[in-house]
Amino acid sequence: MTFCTATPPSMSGSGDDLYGPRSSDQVNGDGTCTNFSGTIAHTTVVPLGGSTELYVPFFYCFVVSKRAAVLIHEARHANGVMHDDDNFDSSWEYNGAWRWEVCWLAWFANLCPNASPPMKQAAVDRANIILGRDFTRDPGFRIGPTGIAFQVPILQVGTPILQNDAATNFTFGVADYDGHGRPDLYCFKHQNTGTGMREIHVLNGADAYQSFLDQIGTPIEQGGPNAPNFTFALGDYDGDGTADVYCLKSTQTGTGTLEVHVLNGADNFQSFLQQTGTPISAQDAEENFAFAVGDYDGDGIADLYCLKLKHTDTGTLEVHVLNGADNFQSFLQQTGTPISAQDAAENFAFAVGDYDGDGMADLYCLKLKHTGTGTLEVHVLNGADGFQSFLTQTGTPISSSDVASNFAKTFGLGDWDDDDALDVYCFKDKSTGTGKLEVHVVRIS
Ligand SMILES: [Ca+2]
Ligand SMILES: [Ca+2]
Ligand SMILES: [Ca+2]
Ligand SMILES: [Ca+2]
Ligand SMILES: [Zn+2]
Repeated sequence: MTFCTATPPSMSGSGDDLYGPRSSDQVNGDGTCTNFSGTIAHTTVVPLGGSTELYVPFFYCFVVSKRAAVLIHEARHANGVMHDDDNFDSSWEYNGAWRWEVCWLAWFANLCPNASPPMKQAAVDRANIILGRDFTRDPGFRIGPTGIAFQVPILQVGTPILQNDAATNFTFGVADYDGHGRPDLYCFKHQNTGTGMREIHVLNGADAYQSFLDQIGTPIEQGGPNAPNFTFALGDYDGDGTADVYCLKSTQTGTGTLEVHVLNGADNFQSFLQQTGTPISAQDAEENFAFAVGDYDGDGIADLYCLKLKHTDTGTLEVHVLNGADNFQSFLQQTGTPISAQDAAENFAFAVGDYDGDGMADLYCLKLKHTGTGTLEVHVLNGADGFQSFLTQTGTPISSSDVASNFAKTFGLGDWDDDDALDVYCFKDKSTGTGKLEVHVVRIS
């Protein structure tokens, strides 16, 4: 198993000495080596006579903490544990050579009694490079020089959509479009569209949101000063396994009530599976509610979560769940919650998904401002007890000031890292490093 490159130097015939400078190495005048591309170490595991070989870059390119860490890494290989995904370890839980190396570097950086601050910092830097580069699934944390591990997004990437376009014209949702297992990103373009209609642009999860799986107009006219207001959300209306788009109309409705117009995912959003009024008045919906879609009662049919933030009877955030099974004519649940209405209206955004895997969708309350941790916080209200208790309340790697100023107010849920737990998708559309809409995915469990 090679440590750094797939091509170890020739063992014979070249005239090179494995333990002296090879012709490919660049040995500087001061004795250091700048050729970082060569093999550093190589461990062979056989029942008897296994060995670890160390090459020139090991001796000349690395500071002492890195050299020691390499030996720990190779010791794990000598134990018979090889990388399980080319030169990557699949995950932290795999407990492979990269984890052993990081653990030793973390010990050195934090607890080694005789190391100088620069030596400790070199160990921190090396560990964090490995954490960000050498695991198929990012462990989701980095180490620091004072023993405190900090979280990082498990994905942070620019997309083909310009940030100004995203901030002005789009909202977002997450679902699996093509059945390949990775969550795809639905970008709903509400105005300034090429087709004159509201558009759905689906970014591909399989290539980390670098290409489009679909870009298409819908039968709904684009937004503007005189156009009706729509909120878009994703859920499977007809149980065919394909996500449909719930278009929730709260102004200029024919019925005078909140209307649910469901675009069929199976025919690329060209026809409606349902268009209906509800028991909530359009004015109430427009002024006081936010919306999300998920299966509340576990019957396999997505229900409509109507979240009342203002003018509530209870003085708290209220959850009113309209039943998908009777076309949103009755409520499965109407209740207050432990979050005050004022707090909910001023500081929160919402998403719906099953946090604990009991088959009942839970309410993810995302606190952007005035948080105790100074970060974006995720407070999950339990669907199983009617949203009376929290399944988790946790901070994230995204700062509160950043998320409040620079991120879209819509969030998504999807299992990016394939550990069967939903991750939170956050969409940065201002002050991005890339000038593009960025997807930041954080793990919260
Ligand atoms: Ca469907
Ligand atoms: Ca249901
Ligand atoms: Ca649940
Ligand atoms: Ca996950
Ligand atoms: Zn290795």
